[in-house]
Amino acid sequence: MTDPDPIPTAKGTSGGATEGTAQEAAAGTAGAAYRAGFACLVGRPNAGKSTLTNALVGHKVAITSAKPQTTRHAVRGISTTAESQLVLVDTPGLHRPRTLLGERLNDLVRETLLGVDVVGFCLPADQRVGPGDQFIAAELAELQRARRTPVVAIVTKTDLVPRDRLVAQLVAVDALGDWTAVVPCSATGGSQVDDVRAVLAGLLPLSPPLYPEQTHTDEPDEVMVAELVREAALDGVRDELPHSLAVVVEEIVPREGRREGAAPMLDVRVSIYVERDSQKAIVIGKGGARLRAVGATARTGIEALLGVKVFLDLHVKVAKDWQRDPKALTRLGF
Ligand SMILES: Nc1nc2c(ncn2[C@@H]2O[C@H](COP(=O)(O)OP(=O)(O)OP(=O)(O)O)[C@@H](O)[C@H]2O)c(=O)[nH]1
Ligand SMILES: [Mg+2]
Repeated sequence: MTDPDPIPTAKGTSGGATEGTAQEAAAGTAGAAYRAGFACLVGRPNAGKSTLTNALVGHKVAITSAKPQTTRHAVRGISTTAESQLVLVDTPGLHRPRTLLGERLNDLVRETLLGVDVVGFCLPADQRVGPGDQFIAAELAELQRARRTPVVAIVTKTDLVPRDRLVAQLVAVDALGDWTAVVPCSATGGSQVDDVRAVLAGLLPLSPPLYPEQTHTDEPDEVMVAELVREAALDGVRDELPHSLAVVVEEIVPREGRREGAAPMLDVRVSIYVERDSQKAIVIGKGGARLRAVGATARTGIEALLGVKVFLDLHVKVAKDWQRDPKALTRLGF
């Protein structure tokens, strides 16, 4: 998943890799016509941005779920070919905020938009264009005016509608703004994902690659681990609980006292935060059954990510109303 030898300087910055490393990478791939740069995927919550990011990258770099507001930070996925390197920045869904967390997530999207070369505006094929989309279209029009950033409208989830409805949706989306292109695709069906990539990559500046060829993401392992636990915990919870979940990796350390010659193992200690005691009981489940199931699912993903066996130690804690508490938000990394 993550590159075994990620570029430390690229982590958490928006500028990409160091020059030396980029040049090394460029030696293998780049010619004078090579394109590389950043594309931001925006859209309403649940529009299919993270699923499309994963499909474009060809690896799972972002967690996805049927619940709105799954993504909570700008996730970078990297897709490299012989002609171009497309760095996709998957963002939280833009929405009318109801909490301080929601406001901070919207701010993050707006900040991300200012730093990219091209924008992909995702609209699901199975939902009418509505006020939420119009709100985003207006923000993008402003970006196009102020920064001349090209915007490609991407009609997602085309597998969910018959052809005539898709055509009607393409027409409605086209009328919503001044898009450089309108491209339909299905990320889960694998249909026209290559077309989306080609259109976005074609709008990037001429540049050597910014990351080594084999890199799929610059997310630190701790972030990926926390996200995998949150994805597992999201599955099967309802109502407000998905929004109330936050996950923090406390430590990842080699397991002590392993027998000589035994395969290495990591101790991964993770806290799952909820907002109320009643939610804590739900996450843990009867006799701890739910938490065990979450742990088993997450562990499989974490072992695949880190490439070693892990002992996953999950603790559920209450941080009262953290979504509205500035101090708690900062502690949780927002
Ligand atoms: N049928 C179908 N479902 C899809 C497709 N793409 C995404 N989905 C589903 O739509 C839901 C939301 O997908 P996500 O990728 O998490 O959406 P998102 O836009 O990242 O959502 P937020 O992070 O909450 O803003 C999930 O249940 C996905 O499986 C698609 O091409 N076809
Ligand atoms: Mg998402």
